Amino acid sequence: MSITAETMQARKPEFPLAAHGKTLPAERTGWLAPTDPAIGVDAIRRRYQDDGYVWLKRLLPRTDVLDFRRWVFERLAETGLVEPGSDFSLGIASAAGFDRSLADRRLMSLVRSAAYEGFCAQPPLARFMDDFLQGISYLHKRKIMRFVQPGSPTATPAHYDLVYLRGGTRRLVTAWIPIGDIPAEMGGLVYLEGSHALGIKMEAEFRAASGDLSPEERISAYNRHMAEGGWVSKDLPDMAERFDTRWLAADYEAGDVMLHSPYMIHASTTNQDCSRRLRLSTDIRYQNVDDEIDVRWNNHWSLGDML
Ligand SMILES: O=C(O)CCC(=O)C(=O)O
Repeated sequence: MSITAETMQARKPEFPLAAHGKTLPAERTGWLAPTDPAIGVDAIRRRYQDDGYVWLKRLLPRTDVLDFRRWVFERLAETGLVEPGSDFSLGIASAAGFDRSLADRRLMSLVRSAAYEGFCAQPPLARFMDDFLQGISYLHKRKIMRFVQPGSPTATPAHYDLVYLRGGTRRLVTAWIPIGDIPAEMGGLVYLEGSHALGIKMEAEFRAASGDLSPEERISAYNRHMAEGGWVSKDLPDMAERFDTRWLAADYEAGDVMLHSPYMIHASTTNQDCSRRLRLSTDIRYQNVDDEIDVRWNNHWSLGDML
């Protein structure tokens, strides 16, 4: 069966999506359009250019993704994060508290592990990225893996990625990969419809006003011209209203890969999963190896590395 917007997204979220204590109104919320990788790389590239994102359905083998989910949660189990005795591939959050500082340390080990490296460099993805980037693809060493507990207030504020990667080419592509199913209520990424054009405008305004900054400050997301954390805003409903657009959500499945432009504004919503599943995902960045590389991303991700 071919993948169409109708077959993939015929439902409404069971309850409104929310982030940072604010609910997204139904009229400012919509669905992302899925893409069947079988349409071919040229058509995929055109969609990416038009929409600022492409949601590739089932690009990776689902069972491999679920195996990796299990592997990650097995390694985080000693922190108390997952329900003892449960199937770790489900990633059910423990009802008791967990040791956050130990989990952070484990996460830093996991993003340095051979298994994670292999997951990110798996042949179907690497080959696809070579085709997509029309050359030899380069995967940045700084790769992020995130887990989000159900019911926690954690949600990524609205931003576009170039803010954190201003020291190299602008021809970057982010791959956001759900490690497990992430239905909309579980707080996956939401995208501000049509906002890659807004990101380009915001970046041009930033550059025009940055004459008083040192070269180092100019590429930093934390300089005095930027809002806290390099974010555009934490108020998602206000942004949709202000730019007269909508936040687009999705029911992501294990095996899907989301690609987005460095100018596309995105955020995440609160994990409201009733079955208490942990949201697990990775976000990694690619470019053509011949383009200039932002050397600040040549190290593994560390918490507090100010990128
Ligand atoms: O997973 C998240 O919450 C944020 C990911 C993100 O910002 C990205 O993929 O660029």
